[in-house]
Amino acid sequence: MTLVEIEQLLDQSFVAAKGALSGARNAAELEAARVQFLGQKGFIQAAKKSVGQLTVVDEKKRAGKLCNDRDRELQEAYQHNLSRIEQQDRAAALAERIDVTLPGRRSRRGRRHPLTTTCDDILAVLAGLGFQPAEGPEVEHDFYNFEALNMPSDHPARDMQDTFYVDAGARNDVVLRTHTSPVQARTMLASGKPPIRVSCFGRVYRKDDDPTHSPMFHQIEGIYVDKEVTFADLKGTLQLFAERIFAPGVKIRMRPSFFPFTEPSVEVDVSCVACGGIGHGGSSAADDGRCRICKGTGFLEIMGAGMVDPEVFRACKLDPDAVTGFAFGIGIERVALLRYGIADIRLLYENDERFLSQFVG
Ligand code: FA5
Repeated sequence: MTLVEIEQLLDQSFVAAKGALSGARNAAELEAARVQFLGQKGFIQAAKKSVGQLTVVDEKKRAGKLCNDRDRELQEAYQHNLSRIEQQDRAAALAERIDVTLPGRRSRRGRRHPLTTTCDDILAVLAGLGFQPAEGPEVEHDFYNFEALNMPSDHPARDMQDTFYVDAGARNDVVLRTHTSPVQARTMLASGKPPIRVSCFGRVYRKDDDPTHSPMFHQIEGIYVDKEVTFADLKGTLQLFAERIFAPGVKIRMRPSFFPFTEPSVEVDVSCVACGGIGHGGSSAADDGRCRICKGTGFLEIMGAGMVDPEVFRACKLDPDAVTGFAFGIGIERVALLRYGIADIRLLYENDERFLSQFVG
């Protein structure tokens, strides 16, 4: 082909090619146009081959440039239409998937765990009675967990709480705290000056595992130290606490007990809210008629308490002749079992949505 023929070919076919590439309405039409005009047998390739046969250098340059310009312009038209068609296809696919007549999906709202609610409520009641929040470590020294609480290393009372020891190299005096009472000792040692009135919430650990005992559970400790604090103050505080947490008129029962760090000591039971303290019948009754929550006794133990032992005051650098005080340790899980009528403590840790969704909080 001569230069003139090449130019004619490029001009004539260009208009048709651009129309086809820009006007294709779908992917199939566009692909057909691409093969026809830009493929190996298309006019651009034919023109390029002819350019190679031209002998005059100037003519070769001119024809070569024209070929490249036409080629680029058509490639651009192709790409532009390709993007448009792809976008159009995506939108069509999406439109097919969205069915605006379908009912909406309800989004589930999170709610507080019954243990969190119970704990927050107890701390709020104690705060109302003047107890300031305090904290202590879960990995505790033997000294605070036992020694300062009147339990030297050979004291048999250490066996009351089966302890997890922490592997701390050469030291064998580090434990996972078995109760929140070490915070009593820490607070008295740190403050040194009554009046002291604190509450401490936290996890505690024991080698226990059954429907009412968990190896990890939560306690809230309360301690009040001042001049002339009496057992009557302890009783009044706990009665008020029980009425605010459970229901007005709920009964508390104090049974003589023993803790090395309090004297006298008591275990405190609350009348069962599920069976009204009768021990049987009603919705909480098991197959044998006995209440599943209190096991037919009408009461559930929720805490240990007592008057701070003079030995503890001495270990904490306070004068037992000048001050007195009371302390109590509440089992949060037990309070939650009683409050919500839950028969097995392990349900509280399973994170089963069907169980947890029953609690509004
Ligand atoms: C104590 O832990 C004492 N530190 C409480 C105390 C504090 C007494 C201050 C005097 C003065 P006790 O071992 O009884 O006491 O535990 C207290 C409460 O924790 C129990 O009444 C019970 O409600 C709860 N509890 C005990 N063991 C478990 C367990 N394994 N799982 C769930 N709750 C438990």
